Amino acid sequence: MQSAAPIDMIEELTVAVGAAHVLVDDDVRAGYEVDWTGRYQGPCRAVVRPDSVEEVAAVIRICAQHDVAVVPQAGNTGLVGGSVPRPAASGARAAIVLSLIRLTRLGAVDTAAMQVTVEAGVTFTTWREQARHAGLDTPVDFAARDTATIGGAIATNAGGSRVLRFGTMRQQVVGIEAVTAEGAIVGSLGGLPKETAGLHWPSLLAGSEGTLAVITAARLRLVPWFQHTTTALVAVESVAAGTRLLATLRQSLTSLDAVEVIAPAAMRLVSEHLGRQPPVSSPEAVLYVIIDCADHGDPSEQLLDVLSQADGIIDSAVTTDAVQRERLVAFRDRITEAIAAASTEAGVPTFKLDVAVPIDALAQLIEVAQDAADADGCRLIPFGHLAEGNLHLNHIGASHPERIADTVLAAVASLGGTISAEHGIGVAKAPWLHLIRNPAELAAQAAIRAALDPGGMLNPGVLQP
Ligand code: 2HG
Ligand code: ZN
Repeated sequence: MQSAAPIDMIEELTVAVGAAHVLVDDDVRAGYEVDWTGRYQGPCRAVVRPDSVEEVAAVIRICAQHDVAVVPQAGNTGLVGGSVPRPAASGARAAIVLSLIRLTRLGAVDTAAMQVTVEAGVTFTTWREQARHAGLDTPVDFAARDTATIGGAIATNAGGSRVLRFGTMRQQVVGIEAVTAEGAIVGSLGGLPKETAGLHWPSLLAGSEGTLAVITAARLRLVPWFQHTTTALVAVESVAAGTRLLATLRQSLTSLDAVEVIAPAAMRLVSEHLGRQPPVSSPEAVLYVIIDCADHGDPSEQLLDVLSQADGIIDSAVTTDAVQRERLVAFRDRITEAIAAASTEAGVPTFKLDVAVPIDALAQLIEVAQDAADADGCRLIPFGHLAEGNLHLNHIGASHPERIADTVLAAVASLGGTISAEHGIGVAKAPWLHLIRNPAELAAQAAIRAALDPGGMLNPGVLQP
């Protein structure tokens, strides 16, 4: 049960971070208490915005003394309810939102090591601008780049479009700094590529969703900046044709940077939203594939060569022109926004399932998902990342989301897939975690959590079946 805030806790927090950064007014807190989709929300006693790792540690120690939970948040672009407080009706204990949004310091880029240190509240766009200023680039990129922050992306092991080339967020973290539930500062930002000295904090914390410690900064890997990018939009006649194309692209092109997938329903929705037709559009298309090749020289010829020989392609458009590319990429990057607009119209928040299956099971997954959506009577908008078999199954106007999840997530598990590919488990998927983690694995996870956070104060309810 929630009760009125003990005044001394707010006073102590005010001493720790300054009155301007302990937000207690209802209307100011409101924006921090609800997630981006409007599906997940819960109240907090205060939003606390520390400015340094020491202040984060002080805030956590104060919360521990008052037995108040800590929900870390920064960009609040998460899609599984992990960055907002739990609902009051769930009987959750009182919480604060620990906003890392003021931790925006950037270190100098080390071009020889190809690394940089950034604080948790730095956005992906800022990180990329900084890397490019030094002639390098960031290995991870996704549509929410302007708002999503480094801390959250590590905590959820975010993926995005470049995973096939550089891996997920986990692979980019060569050093980390974080604060534990007892207010201790742990980790190192040294960034040594080789070190075998027991426990590796970056590995432990990537994907831990704010439950083991609060990430405050990271030492991140950078990659070469390939200034020539060629983008193709391809309509294919079957899912199998799409996966054959993927295999050929991977075998033939060292410049391959992204292979994204858009179902016709998603293409229709985003076209309506943008108010224009894509350069390739066919009633026979079963999938649209967007391919990026990036290199130090123009990779167009090799890409065109592969496309001219691939079978099952209905139509394609290829461009290197920056303006044309941007217009084309919008058909992929702005689907989430188009879904949000359609959901506002439908009057129900979107029900999102981020799943992945082995690539040869994709056709089966699409079939199961469509059947489940049809049974519910909602509109299914699938799109995602072809190379990882990762589909974002968005349901607009779903009446029984839990039933859809029961059916689709069980099918995903039986196909050898995962119930979360890149958004995390949060609270959204927690009831289904047992489908992909056995009791021994869940017990081990709980034991590690209890060892680091015996009071269970860090992001309670998240990652917990
Ligand atoms: C993307 O790939 C993100 O654009 C968001 O993972 C997916 O809105 C979604 O479901
Ligand atoms: Zn995605």
